[in-house]
Formats: sequence, structure tokens, C-alpha cells
Amino acid sequence: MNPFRKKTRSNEPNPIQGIRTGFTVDEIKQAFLDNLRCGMGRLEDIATKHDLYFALALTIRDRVFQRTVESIEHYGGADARRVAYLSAEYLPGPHLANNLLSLGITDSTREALKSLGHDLDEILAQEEEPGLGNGGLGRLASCYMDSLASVEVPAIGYGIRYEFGIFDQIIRDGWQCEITDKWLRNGNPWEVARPETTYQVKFGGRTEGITDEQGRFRIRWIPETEVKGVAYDTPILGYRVATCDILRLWKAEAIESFDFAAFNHGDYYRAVQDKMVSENITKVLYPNDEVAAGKELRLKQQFFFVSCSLQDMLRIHALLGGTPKTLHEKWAAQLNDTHPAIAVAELMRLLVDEHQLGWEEAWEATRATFAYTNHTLLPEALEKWSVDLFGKLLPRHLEIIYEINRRFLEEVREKSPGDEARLARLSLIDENKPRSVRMAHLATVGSHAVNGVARLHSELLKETVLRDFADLWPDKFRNVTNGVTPRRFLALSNPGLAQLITSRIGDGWLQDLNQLRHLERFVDDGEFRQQWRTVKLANKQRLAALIKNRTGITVSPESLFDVQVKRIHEYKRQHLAALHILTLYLRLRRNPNADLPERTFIFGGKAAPGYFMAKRIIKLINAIGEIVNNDTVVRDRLKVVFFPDFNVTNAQVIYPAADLSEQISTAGKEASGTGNMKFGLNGALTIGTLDGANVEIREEVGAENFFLFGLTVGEVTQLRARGYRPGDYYAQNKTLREVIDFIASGALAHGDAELFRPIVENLINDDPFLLLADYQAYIDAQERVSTLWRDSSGWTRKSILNTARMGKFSSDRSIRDYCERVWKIQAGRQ
Ligand code: NBG
Repeated sequence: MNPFRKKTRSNEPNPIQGIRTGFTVDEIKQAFLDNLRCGMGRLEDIATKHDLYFALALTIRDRVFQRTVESIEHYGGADARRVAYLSAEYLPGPHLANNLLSLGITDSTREALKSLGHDLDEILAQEEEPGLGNGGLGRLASCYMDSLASVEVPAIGYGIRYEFGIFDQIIRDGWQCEITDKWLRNGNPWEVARPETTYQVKFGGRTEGITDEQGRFRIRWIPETEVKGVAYDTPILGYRVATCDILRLWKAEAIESFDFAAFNHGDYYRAVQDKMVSENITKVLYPNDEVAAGKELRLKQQFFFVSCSLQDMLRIHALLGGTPKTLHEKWAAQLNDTHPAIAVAELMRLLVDEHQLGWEEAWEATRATFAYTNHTLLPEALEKWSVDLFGKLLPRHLEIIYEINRRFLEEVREKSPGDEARLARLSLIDENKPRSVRMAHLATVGSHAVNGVARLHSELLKETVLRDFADLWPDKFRNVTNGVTPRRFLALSNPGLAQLITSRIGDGWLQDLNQLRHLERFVDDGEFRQQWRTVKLANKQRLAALIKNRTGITVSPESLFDVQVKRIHEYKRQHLAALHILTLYLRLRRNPNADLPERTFIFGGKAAPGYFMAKRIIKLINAIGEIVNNDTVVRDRLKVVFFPDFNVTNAQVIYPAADLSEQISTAGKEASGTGNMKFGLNGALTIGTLDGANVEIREEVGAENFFLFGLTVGEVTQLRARGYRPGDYYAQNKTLREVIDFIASGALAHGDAELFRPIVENLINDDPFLLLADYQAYIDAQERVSTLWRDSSGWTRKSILNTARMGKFSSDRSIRDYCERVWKIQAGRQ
């Protein structure tokens, strides 16, 4: 019997009313008071901000869980295939405001609280966001969870419940300092522990061949250690629909009984040590963005969460009446980059070793279950694990990978006999010392579909990193351009603009972002333009206040807000923007009357703690800020701000305030970018290269509404082939030379010429990301920005058009694309 199946079915999203789950002002008010007393044990008069936040979170959680249960009942009965999104990272942002929005009770909640003398916004500000990811990849996973629920696809997002997420960044003396992220310190009202939904995960040891009771030869894995994974569920509500999906994160715990022997012998410490070692697995997120860590603990994390998730999927499948062989009929599992790629070998192990399937049928089910999304072409991010480490930690999986490889290369040999070079390129094992397992190859071979995250990236993927695979299986490759959720990144972040838009075209855009096109009717409406500018100005005032609060710097909301927020990476070229600022600075120093519009440069982003150049780029930006912001000649014309601790919460204030969006990576390096979409949605104009999704953004908004500059991918390749000599650009471009000499002089470092020497020498002698080659084109494009900025209504017109034409970049569209092109699932309730 299917335990999920509902006896009676109601399509009413919220059939239960009353104080526990009702939506009226009075019901919310009473529930909040009840939770303060019965949930928190607090008298209202002495309740702290945290008490108020928690009581409200519990109140809203009841209303969310009401839908969770309804959803489980509904989809338990449906024959629908469900999605398992496997991702080592998630960046959901604060939950409370988003849940209010999804339920449609923001206003009634505000009113309920107001009647009690409390301010909703103050309470919302209490929430600490789960920083369980590094950057774009983790945030994309959360946008996709939001959209899966909103377009009504049953799904579980599987991941890791890191006790410490991405570090908090503070800036001290211009340098980044990392502070441990204790996000769970005040408790987390949004998760429910499921102490009975647990799985055992094995590590290390050895394998042996045995003959089972039926006389069949089998492999048994005798592990060295075992840990337990415990499920923690967070409900992810769809916007204004009955569907509620689940984010299921695994926490590692010791298997209590495991070291009983030590305990019994009085070695209490050893027994406890075992517990500590087990729990270490989910202790902390690796803070590297796009760099493979290569650490044993990281491989443990990957295997740990994948093994728990697959065991969970098989259990749910069995509950629904399925057999292991038909897993793919009920589950579509998406590998978010190669971090969960070990799933291919683990599912094979579970099917063959534990469920006694034959190799062929297991392989068929495995391939039909998985699809793989590649998120980067950067060589340093392509995961490889040394065969030694792999064999030590996962001896059975290494055997399975060898067997997958043997059969795969056999197939290749048949198609291209004698082509040994091709075999070596395709192999799952890189034979160069130290021998290693290529995770992207494992993911590609073990999946029925492989996609990149923007059109250009998907093309380059087929031409470079996975070229031989694309030759072999052209039909396996497709593109799904990334998207972002308009709920969080427009409705929640920018309520002023959301209201203005809705006042003109209704609120259908929240579920169908293409409806923003209707705004085009108003581009020449003077009143509308004025309202558009008023909203932007208010958003800039809000950000200016936050900047003042966080950095002490005063910026003018009237100035052009020129913003670059993203992880700090050389390929993203924050230092190219720095060269531009210094160009303007030196120009103004020479000619204080130069006609330059007032600009505020705002940077934000974390650097991996071990990334030397990235950390020095942060210092450079802060050093420029110190000079520029304190220079009496220049400081009312230019301001430079490094906004500390860029995260989802801060992003929600920054994107709506931007006039100009900096998307200036070296062509071919940024797989997609998603910040570019969030800026555009909030009416910023983009200055950018033909890279990632910029290409499609420009296509959508129109070339005349986008500031394009720089070498194309083809030109980059040609330039490198000819032999790139950055020194020539330095020698030939006087302004560029002055800027670089200025940095080299030590003028930004109180005379210390050493501080930025690594950056200067890197640029002049090597410049792997072609800053010097793109410098002049960038400066010229920035001139065009300044010219347009002086024409305020011309700028506003383009700003409106940018927002109006961002429909394609909704993550709802991306999820529908995945449903159609990859998962073969129909969105929407049947
Ligand atoms: C990042 C890319 C971005 C892209 C996000 C989401 C990794 C490995 N890749 O360009 O650099 O937008 O993924 O797809 O983090």
C-alpha cells in the first residue's frame, strides 16, 4: 500500500483555517501571540527581537507545513516523475520574507504585527541566512528550488547541512578577514530534523569476492568506518500555488554503537573521538569557488551526501511500489556540476551489490536516471581525484569506475579502431602521474543528457572540455540557459519597482516573466519614466544608508552607481574596473574641470581564503578607495566602496540600486553569470563582454541598450595563438602606462612599491586574462556610459527596456526547459 496516497483529495491550497494555519490578520495575530507564549515561553512585554522573529517564523512555518503535507499527499498519489536535484551547495537567502510572499500574506502579517506595535521589517532583519554555498552555483540551485515548486514539479533538493557555511567577510585595513559563519547559533526554525530518516555510509576498507546463498559471485565491501546521515528538511514553497517541495540536507553523525568496544574497555575518549571524526564530515563548506579542493574531506562530503540521497530515493521509490530496476521511471536526478558525480558509481554499487541487479540492467537504470550540468570550463575547477586517494576511501567505487571505463573504452574502440590518442583523451582515468579519476568524464558517461548553462558555454563545452564526447554522442548535449527567480530578485528585493510594474501591467509577471514586455508600451510615457527614476533613487538612498552604516563612506544617491558584485576572481577582472577608476582619477587630478559625471563604484565579493591574487585585488580596490575618497579635488566626483560580506541578504539591497552592471570577464571564461540577470531585471544597464549569458542578454534587450566591448572568444584564441605580449600594450598606450606606473610607484600604499608588485608584474609580463588587450575598449565603452548618463531620460528609457526584456531569464523558464529537454516531466499539476 502506498502510504502517501490520499484518501480524499482537495485542490484547495489551504483547506484548514483557524488560528493554527489561517491567513486573516486576526488569525495571524493570535497565532503569533500563541507562539510567543507556547512556542517560546515568553511574555510579550519582555520579548527580544530574536523572540519576536522566532515566534513569527513558527507562525509562518505552520502555514508552510500545511502545504508541505498537502503536497506529499498529492504527489504521493500522482504517477509523476519527480526530480532529485543533487547539489553540494545551496544559497537560499532568508526564508521568512519569501514564505510570506509565496503565501500571499505579507500585508496581513505586517498589519497583524503593527497592531501589536511591532515592525515587520525589523523582525525580518533578524534572520541569519544559510550560507551553504560559494557563489553563483549555489544560488542557482536555490533559484531552481524556488522555480521547481512554483511551476509545480515535485522535487527534493539534496545537499549537505554544513554546520559552518561560507565565512563572513570583514575588511580590516583594506584586507579581507574571514570569520566563522555560525549560522545555526540562534537555532533554525525552518528545518525539521528527521532522526528516523537516516542512512549508513561506509568509507575505506577493502572488498572481497564471495559466493552468495544462490551460488552467485558477488563483491562485498568491508569498510573501515561507517557514519550515519540524518535528514534535515526545509520546505520550499511555490509562489501562490499548492506545491511545496523539500530541501533535504544531510548531517553526519556517529553510529553510536560503532566504538562500543573502546567504550567498554574504559577508553571513553576514543569513543568520543570517533563521534567527532564522524561529525567532521559536515562541519564546514570548502570556501573555494571554481577551484577543486583536492582534499580527502571534500571527497568524503561528496560521497556522504550522494550515498544518503540515493538510498533515500530508492527507499521512496520502494514505498511508491517501484523496484530498483525502474528507479528512473520515478526519479530524474540532476548532477549540479561534478560535485555529486560519484553518484554514478554509488548507484551502480547499490543496484548491483545491494539489490542484486545484473550489470547491464543496473547501467541502463543509472544512465536513464542521471543528467549532468557542467558549470565551468576553467581547468582548475575540473575535478580530478587521485586514484590512490579514491582507492583508499572508496575501494569498491574505484573497481566500479574501472569496470565502467573498460566497457566504455571497448565501445569507443569499436567505433574508432586504432585511435589510442582518442581513447586516452576519453578515458575516465587520466594516466598522467599521479593517475586520477576525471569526474566530468564519469558524469558524462553515466548520464543520458549533458548541458551547459548558457548558449555560448554549451557550444564551447562541445568544442573544448567534452569535445570527444560530443563527437561520440552528439545527441546527448544540449543547452539550458540559467535563470533567476523574479520573486526574490524583483518582488522581494525591489518592492518599489514591483509595485510600479504591477500598477501598469498587473501582477501576472510574477508567474510569467515574459509579461514584462508589456512595459514597453510605457517607455515614452513621461510620468512613468519619472516614477521609474523615483523608485531607483529611493533604492539608491537605501543602499547609500547601508554603505554608510557598514563602511562609514558617504556616497551621493544622485551619482551613477557603477556596481560589480560577484566572487573575486582574476577571470572576472575586478582589476580591470580598478584600472578604469585610476584612469578617471588621474584625468581629474590633471584637469579638475574635466567633464565627468559623478560616479560611485561599488564592489562586493568574497575571495577564497587561499587565493593570493584575489585577496590582493580586494586590497587594491580598498587602497584606491582610500586615495580617491579622501582626495579633496576628486572626492565629490568619484567614490569607491568595497561593500563587505556580499551575500544574498546584501545582494537584495544592492541589485535594485545599480545603474550600471559590470559583466567584464574575459570572453570564454564565465559560463553564464546570473548576477547579470538580476541587475538587468532591476533596470541596470550592462557594460560587458560577449561572454556567458551576456550574449543572450544583449540579444534580448537589443544591442543599442547594452554597452559592449572587448575581444570575442575567437579573437582571444587568435591573439593567444599569435603570442600575446601584454608589454606591447603597456608600451604603446600612454594612459594605460600611467595607470600601471601609478600602481607600481607605491602611491596607493603609502610609498610601499612592493604591495601591488605581484599584480603589476602579472599584468605586464603575463596577463592571462587579457586585461591590457581589452583596456582601451573598456575605457571607450565607459565613455559611452558617461555620455548616455548625462541624458537622463534616454538612460531611463533604456533602463525600462532592460527590465521589460528580461523575461527569458526567469528560472521558471530554465526549469521548464529542463523538464522538456532533460527530465521529460510535465510541469504543472495534472
Ligand atoms: C559557475 C559559473 C557561473 C554560473 C554559475 C551557475 C561554478 C563552477 N560555475 O558563470 O562560473 O553562472 O556557475 O551556473 O561555480
